[in-house]
Amino acid sequence: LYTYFQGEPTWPQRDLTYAFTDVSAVPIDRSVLGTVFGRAFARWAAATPLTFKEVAADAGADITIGFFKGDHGDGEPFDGVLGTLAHAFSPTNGRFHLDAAENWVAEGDVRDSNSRDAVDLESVAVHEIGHLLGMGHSSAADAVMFPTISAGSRRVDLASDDVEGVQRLY
Ligand code: TQI
Ligand code: ZN
Ligand code: ZN
Repeated sequence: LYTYFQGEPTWPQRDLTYAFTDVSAVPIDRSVLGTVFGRAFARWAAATPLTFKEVAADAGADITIGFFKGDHGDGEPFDGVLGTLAHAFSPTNGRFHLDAAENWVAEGDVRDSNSRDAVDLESVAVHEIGHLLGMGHSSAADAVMFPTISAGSRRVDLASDDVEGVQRLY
């Protein structure tokens, strides 16, 4: 079963914007990033009345996406390869940070995708967008909001548990 953050915070508006603000630390093509995150946001948009639109980094987006290494100023330092992969804050903070030290792979990207420390970017994006929208962790093993994922695996389709949870919020 799905959970929410304490106090069930949600976004007051239905149309949300997102921007890539700190992407220089990750060796993924900017257009690949746009495609992967576009797909990840579309999965949540398909289940809700919400819309997501990418805007420029200086446009004051609701959601900001950046890659950082180690201590990056919010009291939740990243830890290098594996361990913590990313974190996102509850509504309406909008900050979504990814650990630049991970071996991020995008679907169709042959680079190192077979190595043991490869992390599928879209899987992590779909999970963190759930947090950005107000979803906590789920006890349903097939949910994208389940708090663990097997190494090297891909989990990008919302389960009925995720859909029911987010539909109660929006
Ligand atoms: N990051 C944790 C996560 O997003 C951070 C976290 C721990 C957290 N407890 C939280 C965030 C409570 C919000 C509320 O869950 S992580 C996975 C998964 C992580 C883990 O790097 O461990 C995914 C990021 F589910 F696969 F284990 C993305 Cl998909
Ligand atoms: Zn952070
Ligand atoms: Zn989580």
